[in-house]
Amino acid sequence: MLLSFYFTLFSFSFLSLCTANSNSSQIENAEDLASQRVLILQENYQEYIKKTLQTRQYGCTPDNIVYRREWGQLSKKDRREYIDAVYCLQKKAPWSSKADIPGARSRFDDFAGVHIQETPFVHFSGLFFPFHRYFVWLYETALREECGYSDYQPYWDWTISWEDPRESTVFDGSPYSMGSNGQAVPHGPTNISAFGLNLTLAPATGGGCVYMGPFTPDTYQVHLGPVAFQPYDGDGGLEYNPRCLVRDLSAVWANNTRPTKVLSLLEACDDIGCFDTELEAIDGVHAGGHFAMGGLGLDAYASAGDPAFWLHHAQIDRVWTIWQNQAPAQRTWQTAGTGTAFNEPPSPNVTLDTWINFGVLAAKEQVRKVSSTIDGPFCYMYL
Ligand SMILES: *[C@@H]1O[C@H](CO)[C@@H](O)[C@H](O)[C@H]1NC(C)=O
Ligand SMILES: *[C@@H]1O[C@H](CO)[C@@H](O)[C@H](O)[C@H]1NC(C)=O
Ligand SMILES: *[C@@H]1O[C@H](CO)[C@@H](O)[C@H](O)[C@H]1NC(C)=O
Ligand SMILES: *[C@@H]1O[C@H](CO)[C@@H](O)[C@H](O)[C@H]1NC(C)=O
Ligand SMILES: *[C@@H]1O[C@H](CO)[C@@H](O)[C@H](O)[C@H]1NC(C)=O
Ligand SMILES: [Cu+2]
Repeated sequence: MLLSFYFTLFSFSFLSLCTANSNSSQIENAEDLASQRVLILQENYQEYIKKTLQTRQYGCTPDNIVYRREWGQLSKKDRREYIDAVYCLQKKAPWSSKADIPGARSRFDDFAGVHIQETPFVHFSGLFFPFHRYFVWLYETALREECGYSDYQPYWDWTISWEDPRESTVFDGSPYSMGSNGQAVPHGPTNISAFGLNLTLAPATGGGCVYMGPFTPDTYQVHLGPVAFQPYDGDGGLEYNPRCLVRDLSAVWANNTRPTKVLSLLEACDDIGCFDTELEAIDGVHAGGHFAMGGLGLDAYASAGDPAFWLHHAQIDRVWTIWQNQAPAQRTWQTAGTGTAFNEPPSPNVTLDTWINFGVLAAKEQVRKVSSTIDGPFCYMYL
């Protein structure tokens, strides 16, 4: 499936290169070549996992490993099943207490609230990858065990829609998407402040409420946050603040998720500290995906209130996984950094023994336990 997709992409742009000798087709061609190269790295990763599971003894075997797929590769029926499971989580009573996350009204809000609580520890820190890997896995598990979802967490491969996220199957506004862009409303820049970083983000193509497909105001309300937007409202983001889901899809930011960007990220670093710094950089793919969504996605704390957050972070986990498995013996068990954003306030170095906090969602886990997707509690692979 994927192979033929990329082959089509490649032959199409090969044709366009022959008919138009413009710079834009040269850029397209570079992107297509990078897509192919990323695909090869992914195939290496898949081969490694298959081989390892055949030759080593884990609880994870070739028979019970599960597969996470790209949103656009899911059938319409499968996409609906996922969307309905998310709606279900948004209707289930929260586990968190009024003292813990006062504004939580659902299990979905438990996840959004824990993200707000943990944000200062799990971004620009040695906990970024391990926290978000387990966080996505807990969400996937809640969808399956509490809402009867039968498949696995899909991801949004931004390199497919880097030229215009509005055309992505994730955001095209069809009943099989994660909802549309926000309504186009004239607005100024958005100022955000988090981890001592202050940014002014230009308005993009939306700015209002999601208006088509799932998660429009009649089917979904955001309850928590904002936290990062300036001027600051001062309540910490955990109070009940019902409002519509805002998006502001941006091709300018999506440009930072283009295939050449992902390829150079995958090839740039041999150590996790370097890889994390590149991936979390303001001009990197993590911010690229969040800022391409815009609206709530700009809020480093409250962004998990957008149901598309989970597809974006599955893709982040996929990219980490592909990177890890290019040199698994060296890269799977590496740690770097500390347990606070930019080490502010200073905290001990993260090691494999460091405990990660998941608030009301689950017991603490050690970094070691979540370092591998096949050796530990996990048994999954990306297609
Ligand atoms: C391509 O880019 C180069 C420099 O980047 C420029 O000199 C040239 O005119 C461009 N060609 C076209 C067809 O746009
Ligand atoms: C946003 O930041 C810009 C530049 O730093 C500043 O000029 C502007 O007043 C800020 N806007 C708000 C609403 O705080
Ligand atoms: C960033 O914004 C915060 C909150 O408005 C403010 O307290 C801080 O002084 C700003 N920092 C810089 C470097 O401008
Ligand atoms: C995307 O980023 C590249 C590299 O920074 C730049 O050359 C290019 O002009 C950008 N494209 C768009 C459409 O912004
Ligand atoms: C923490 O990590 C830094 C950077 O790798 C290193 O220089 C430092 O010695 C480490 N500190 C401790 C207490 O291990
Ligand atoms: Cu996060």
